[in-house]
Amino acid sequence: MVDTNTRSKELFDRAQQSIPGGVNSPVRAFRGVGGTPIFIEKAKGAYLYDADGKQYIDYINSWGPMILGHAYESVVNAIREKVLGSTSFGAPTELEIEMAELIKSMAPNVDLVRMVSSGTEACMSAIRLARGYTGRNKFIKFEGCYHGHADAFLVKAGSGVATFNIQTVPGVPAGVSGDTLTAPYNDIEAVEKLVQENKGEIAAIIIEPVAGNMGCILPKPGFHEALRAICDREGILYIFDEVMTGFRLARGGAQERLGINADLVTYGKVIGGGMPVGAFGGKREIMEHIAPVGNVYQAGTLSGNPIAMIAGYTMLKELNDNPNIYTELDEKTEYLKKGLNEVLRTAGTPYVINQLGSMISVHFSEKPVTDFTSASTANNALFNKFFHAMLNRGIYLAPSAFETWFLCNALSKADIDRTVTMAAESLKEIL
Ligand code: HOZ
Repeated sequence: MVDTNTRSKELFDRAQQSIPGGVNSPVRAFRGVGGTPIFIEKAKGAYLYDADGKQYIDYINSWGPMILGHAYESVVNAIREKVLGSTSFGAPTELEIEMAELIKSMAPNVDLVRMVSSGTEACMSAIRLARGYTGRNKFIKFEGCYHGHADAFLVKAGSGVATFNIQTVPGVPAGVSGDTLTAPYNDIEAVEKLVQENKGEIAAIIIEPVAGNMGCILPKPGFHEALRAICDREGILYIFDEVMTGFRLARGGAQERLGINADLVTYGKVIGGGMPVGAFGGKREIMEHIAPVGNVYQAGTLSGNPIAMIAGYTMLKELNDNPNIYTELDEKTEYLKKGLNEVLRTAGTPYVINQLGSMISVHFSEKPVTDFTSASTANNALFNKFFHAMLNRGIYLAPSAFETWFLCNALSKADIDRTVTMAAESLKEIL
């Protein structure tokens, strides 16, 4: 295939002169899959356009938030109008109340919600709150789950840390990560053991309810119920990291879709419609430990930023008012899964497709992929070839086997048919 990424290559060379590794977030550098990242110029609906003028069908969707597609008209118009009234005040606004009320009306178990500026901040703050509320220091996370890059979370983390096979992160003091306990995803016995060994010391269990940072990994039936029961028995807070799943898997996110109640929930980029936003929320009794009501300190000048709020509010309102969007997204993703199943079966290579709602991923594996070990022992070298073959054919997948693909509702049946045809061609080329 002729290489037409001339402009992206030039930009990448230039970027490396002034940005570490040429990127502002590691996975997008393509080091996991090899090659040069493509530089994006703009996007509309289901399509990305790169600096060389090539069009791609987008299966990253800004790593989740573009549920309705890029540059969605009502979101763009709302931002355009709002920006004329200034971009930041650092003072309360009515719009923040409307946003909080909307989130509360959509998400279960959220009595109070505090806006922040990223998913990392949301998870970091939720853990601090859980520690402050329970008076305990330790928490449990799952291998391959990623809760942002705050120190305490960079232990057996997924996403970029997994992509680059970073075992220990220099700069994270042992004193900070020492209170982070880890268990394999879907392994309730391992959690039970940790709880017994650290009786009365665990503040929280934090989990991606459907994991999205080691590819897409589904919770086994009964896993969340068992974790919920352990938390109730031991006075541990159950934290759902819904940075990817929130408002994507259902109006009420994974809590609603899986029928599980969390004590605290964290949100990220989705609730800003792609703007830099996060939030954490939960039961009033817990949330009132946050300053200025309580003494668990947490703050941010850009928290509740008006432009981020109007973008997120407009997108969430659209989702809230049109619940059929979730049915359509499910149908589209299942249609994609059916098509991929056919071409992968025909290609004859072992594979696993994990999917729930509009989250889906392909692992080239002979056995079920249910945790980080099974995700990392899959044939990820083959995934990397598949990624490039698809990219060359105008299909933009996440540049790592340790990431989930996200669908947006702007995708048409013809786009999905094209994706499946390109997958068949790609497999023919690489196998
Ligand atoms: N680790 C992020 C997704 N799970 C990647 C974000 C980015 O590079 O933009």
